[in-house]
Amino acid sequence: MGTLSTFQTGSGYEAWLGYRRLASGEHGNSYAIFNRIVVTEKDEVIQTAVSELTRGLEGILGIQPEITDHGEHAIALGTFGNHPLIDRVFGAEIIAQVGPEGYVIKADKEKGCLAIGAVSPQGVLYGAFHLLRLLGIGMSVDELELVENPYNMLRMINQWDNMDGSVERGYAGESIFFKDNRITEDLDRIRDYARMLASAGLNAIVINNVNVHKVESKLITEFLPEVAKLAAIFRRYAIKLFLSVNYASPIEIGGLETADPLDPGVRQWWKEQTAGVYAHIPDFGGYLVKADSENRPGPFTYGRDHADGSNMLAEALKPYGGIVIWRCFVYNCQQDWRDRKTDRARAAYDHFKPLDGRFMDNVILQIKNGPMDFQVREPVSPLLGAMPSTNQVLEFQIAQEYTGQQRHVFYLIPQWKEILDFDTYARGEGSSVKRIASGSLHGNRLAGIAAVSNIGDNSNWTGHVLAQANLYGYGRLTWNPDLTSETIADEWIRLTFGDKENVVAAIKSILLESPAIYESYTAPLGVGFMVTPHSHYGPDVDGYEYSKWGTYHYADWQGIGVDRTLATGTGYTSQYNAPNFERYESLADCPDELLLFFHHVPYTHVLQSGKTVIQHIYDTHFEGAEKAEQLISLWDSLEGSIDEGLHKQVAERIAGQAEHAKVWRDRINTYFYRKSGIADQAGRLIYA
Ligand code: GCW
Repeated sequence: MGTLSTFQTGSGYEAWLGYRRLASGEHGNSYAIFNRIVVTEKDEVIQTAVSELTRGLEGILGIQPEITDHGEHAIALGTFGNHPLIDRVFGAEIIAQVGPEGYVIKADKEKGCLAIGAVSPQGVLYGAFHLLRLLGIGMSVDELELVENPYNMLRMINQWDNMDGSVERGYAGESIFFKDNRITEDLDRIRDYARMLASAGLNAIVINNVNVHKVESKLITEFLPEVAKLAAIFRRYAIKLFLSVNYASPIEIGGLETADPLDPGVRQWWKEQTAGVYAHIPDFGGYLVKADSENRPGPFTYGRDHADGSNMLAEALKPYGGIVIWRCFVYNCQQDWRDRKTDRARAAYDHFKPLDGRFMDNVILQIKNGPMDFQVREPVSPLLGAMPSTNQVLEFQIAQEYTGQQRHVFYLIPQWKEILDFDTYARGEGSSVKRIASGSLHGNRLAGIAAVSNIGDNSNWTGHVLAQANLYGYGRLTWNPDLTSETIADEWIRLTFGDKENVVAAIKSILLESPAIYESYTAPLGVGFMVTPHSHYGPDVDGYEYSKWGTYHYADWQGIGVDRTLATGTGYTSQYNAPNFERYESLADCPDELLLFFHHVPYTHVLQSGKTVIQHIYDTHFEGAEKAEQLISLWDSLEGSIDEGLHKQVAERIAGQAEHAKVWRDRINTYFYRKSGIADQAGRLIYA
């Protein structure tokens, strides 16, 4: 199929969908039922499920199933009420447990079939992928009986792709969507991406960058016929297409003089454009908007606020069931470092919290997981859960902008799980972020999770093969935030590299330890942003220290950290509910890993770990670089046990990481040695 031929095995192109043949005896499944697929519906998503199953069974079991609309001893696929076999297998009680996107799978010995039933075709597709996943990791499905429903309604990917072909914060090549200011003609590659997303349970995509330049503004006008082709591909995989729009479009492409959201001409303009969008794409998802953020236009220019701006777009989308996703990444990026009152961390909450209750019901606010910007370590954004009358979506970044740019291994799932499990106490104990994201805490009609994609046109999609685990894991976690990081890693490794136990064990340990390793040799104790300005790759401790971006650490000869307490600092801590507020406010109780985010302390301050801050910095940096070095031999031990091409690709990245970890180690250690004049207790080499 398609572009697969141009990317051979070993390239990583097949990702977790390689459907590797299992050696006979690797699983205990009775083959008979896999010889036939009984399907009665013509629906295109169900047909996708059939072709995926066919492809998977061929790969994994070497069977070419017959596709028929009747008979038994088969896999039966379909929606309830439309398939005689499905209706005989599933009773009312079990059907009642299946939600709109869920499914039930049952191996029914009596009726001689394995049935996948769902309310919607989409559920059938997810069920088919679930079955393939189990077969692919060598599980027996003979006794299978399970019901699955997604935890989150909106499970979205945000591409940061520009029409010139570049990808903002892209670390895996150019865009697969755009080239030379046109939409791609390589629709096979788009389809293969849709397969990956759907197989991981995702159901929505924004295909262009939130920074919308003039040319991308025309995606809602002259490019619509091509956009519609992309929408059609995603539709077959039950993925809804969305577009990022330019708030100033009425001026930039509409020839109007204003983009004031209360101006009748502007409102009319958006209504007309939106009608045009739906004429081409009847099931279009809606608009994603970055407004009044990092020099992008927005309602502030006209003395209006975010509610005015988003409601205007919501009104245009409303008749079609479309939604507006409005980002809360709003802060002053023209800050003066001499001004000690302005705190970027406070910004989203300060801007949006007062607007609670003013947004239309088809507006969702999209909130980054932390108050700053996808750092290795940040506290959870206090805005999450703080607006009970407003729909919210949580935003993650799969792209490793600050976490090694897909040259370093950084398995993001554990970090995301920590965030999802964080208790905000927004409605007392048990108000976890996952309940806010899913909408269950405040009973929101629209909710879910979005994340910035990490793919590009590299043959392995993600640059670093191990970064594929983050895309896969994002989908799985968004479907079910209660899956463990280990389970997700285990599945992904088996599907990608095979299931030799030494392979699974080694790669799992690399993935699971990767966040701690990376954190240890980069910015310490939650302070963040010690990176090269603009590229955000590699160490530059003072790179942002006197800049206008508001990202400071205030290191001097005595100490380091940002005082964000209510008592003596910026008061950011007070945006948290009790008892989080008290915990962060107190120097004694603040967790070590976030200490410098909340407090300015002397280098001699003793952490809960018993070490001083300065010794912690030295120790973690020496140990981190050492651990990065050890990854080399661990990975080398897998040579011969996994595909040679994949082995080689990862080996190169891991070697690069080990070298770069030393660069980090030495830059950070030297910087703090020079600032503090305090020697390393262990007397290791620090370049003075
Ligand atoms: O993380 C920062 C990035 C910008 C990005 C911005 C955002 C798309 O450095 O490149 O712009 O966040 O999230 O809007």
